[in-house]
Amino acid sequence: MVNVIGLGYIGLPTALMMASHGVEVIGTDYNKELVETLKAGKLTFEEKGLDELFDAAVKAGIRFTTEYQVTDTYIISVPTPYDKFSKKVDPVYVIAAVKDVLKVCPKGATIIIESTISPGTIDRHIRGAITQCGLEPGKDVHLVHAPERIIPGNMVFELLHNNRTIGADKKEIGEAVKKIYSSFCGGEIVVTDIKTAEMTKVVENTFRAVNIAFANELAKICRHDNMDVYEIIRICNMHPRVNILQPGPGVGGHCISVDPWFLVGDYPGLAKVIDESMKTNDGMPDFVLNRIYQIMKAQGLSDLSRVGLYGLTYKENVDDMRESPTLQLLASQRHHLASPLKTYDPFVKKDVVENQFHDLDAFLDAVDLVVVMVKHDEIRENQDKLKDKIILDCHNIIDLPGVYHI
Ligand code: SAJ
Repeated sequence: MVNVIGLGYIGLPTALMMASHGVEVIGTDYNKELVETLKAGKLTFEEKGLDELFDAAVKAGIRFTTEYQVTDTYIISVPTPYDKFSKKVDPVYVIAAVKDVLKVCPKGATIIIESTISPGTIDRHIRGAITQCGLEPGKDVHLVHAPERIIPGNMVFELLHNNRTIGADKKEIGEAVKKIYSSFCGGEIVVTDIKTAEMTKVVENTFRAVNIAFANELAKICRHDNMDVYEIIRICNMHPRVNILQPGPGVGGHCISVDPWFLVGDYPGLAKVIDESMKTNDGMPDFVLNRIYQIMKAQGLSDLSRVGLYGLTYKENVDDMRESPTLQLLASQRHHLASPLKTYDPFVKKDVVENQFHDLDAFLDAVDLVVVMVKHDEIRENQDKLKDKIILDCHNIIDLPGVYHI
């Protein structure tokens, strides 16, 4: 039996996937409300294909509880926040979860950590936590790092098809864990050592962050000299060895906007390109704010309350707002004066900011300048509603004359 600890964005889909593929699974979360919701048959967030997966897992007998279970295999998928000042990963939740597992697990159990951690975290923090409990890592309990790689918006598909990495001290333990993941994962599963697995996960997200920063820098250069960055990237990407990502209003989510900082924090002076890239991405919401002011001036608009930000989530077609560029922009604007900017997002049903709308038509009626911060399908499909508006399209998806870009 596998006890999945932490039933959030990663733990829940993973638990459901395993259960629906014949693995006996119990999901544990310390949040009583969340556990009660799941027990009542309701999901805690929206994600394509998750409903069907939930039904299948429930039929297969998955159970949810706040209690840690006595079993031989644990998967830990709790959050790993980072310290905004030191830029280092804060493994406090992972350490706490491991300690709680140690209270109940039998000798020889395997603890698989899926949460993203920086290279060396298991050596520095987790092995010590085990010895502190009078146990010997590698003998009394086996540690494995199997970082998650799935992308919000396409989690179910990616769980089934992505390649995976498993880091373990002993090959046989890595192979045993590989067998569990093989129950559902059709991708290649590489078994390596723990530190390599930790590093690969952070490097994958760093690669993407640096590439996006490059695209954002190109957007700034092109804006400065009146060139079309999208056309330039499109042509460059026709070269067989060039693949530039897209500029945007900033980078959000709990991965690409966070993980690369671990390398900056842990390797000061060495991770210079990464440091600059993260600063470039973090500066994009302010860049958009300046574009808003420029466009208002050019259009003779003076009333900020007639400006509307379309999209509050960190990216398209998800309801996740973590580190969202729109929230960053609003925070920055509020810095100067109370933010009168209007907002709307079809995926955000609760009121999270002031001046938030819950209906597209009402939102559009209330503004003259629409800033497309997130490329939800809804706005792509309702372009005709923007015909009479001044538009700042941060994603180059609106096909109307006179549209402004970043
Ligand atoms: N973005 C751009 N330009 C682009 C692509 C993305 O500005 O060309 C922005 C998005 O709008 C968003 C942010 O970057 O704000 C991140 O979005 P994303 O879709 O690139 O990635 P995440 O954070 O949703 O998921 C990433 C994935 N990592 C990689 O693709 C290397 C996913 O596979 C990981 O599992 C996930 O991080 C994670 O948990 O680490």
